[in-house]
Amino acid sequence: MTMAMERTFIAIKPDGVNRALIGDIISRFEKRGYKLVAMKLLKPSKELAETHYAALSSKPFFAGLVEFICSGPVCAMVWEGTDVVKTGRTMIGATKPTESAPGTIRGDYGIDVGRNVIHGSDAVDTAEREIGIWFKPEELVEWEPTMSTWIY
Ligand code: RTP
Repeated sequence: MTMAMERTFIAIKPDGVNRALIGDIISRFEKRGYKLVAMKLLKPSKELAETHYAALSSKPFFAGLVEFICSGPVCAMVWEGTDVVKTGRTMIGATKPTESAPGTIRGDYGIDVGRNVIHGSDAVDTAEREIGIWFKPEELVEWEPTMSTWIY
């Protein structure tokens, strides 16, 4: 079995923030064993959203998608750990609500494809690109979790 230590870009979309799901979603990634290396809350500019979703620019839902992503706060994060890109997508669940399994984030919280709570990078190279769009290098925090002497 090959395992890859990698980073992924995760964004809680405005519907997820409005529904107070930030804590639950962070908790799922923490409990799974992943490490948070960057996080911020922002209302994305149209330019940022269009750049992020550039690959979907020819889709009929593109304008609505961009408008929605810019409509409110987004909680942007970078998570690190073994195979986090693929495992993150598994935790998020399928894009279509009829296919997202219970137990996944979308399977637990969403019934509308256009209000599906969360985004996660779909590949390692996409993750690198997305992290570069949303974060400056100095916003990524390098740290090693320690079993410190003050936790018993
Ligand atoms: P995401 O990029 O947000 O993680 O979603 P995804 O990979 O699971 O799905 P993708 O095909 O990349 O679509 C991006 C987002 O566009 C919205 N969408 N709306 N109205 C529609 O038919 C439709 N189809 C897709 C969804 O919010 C999806 O997450």
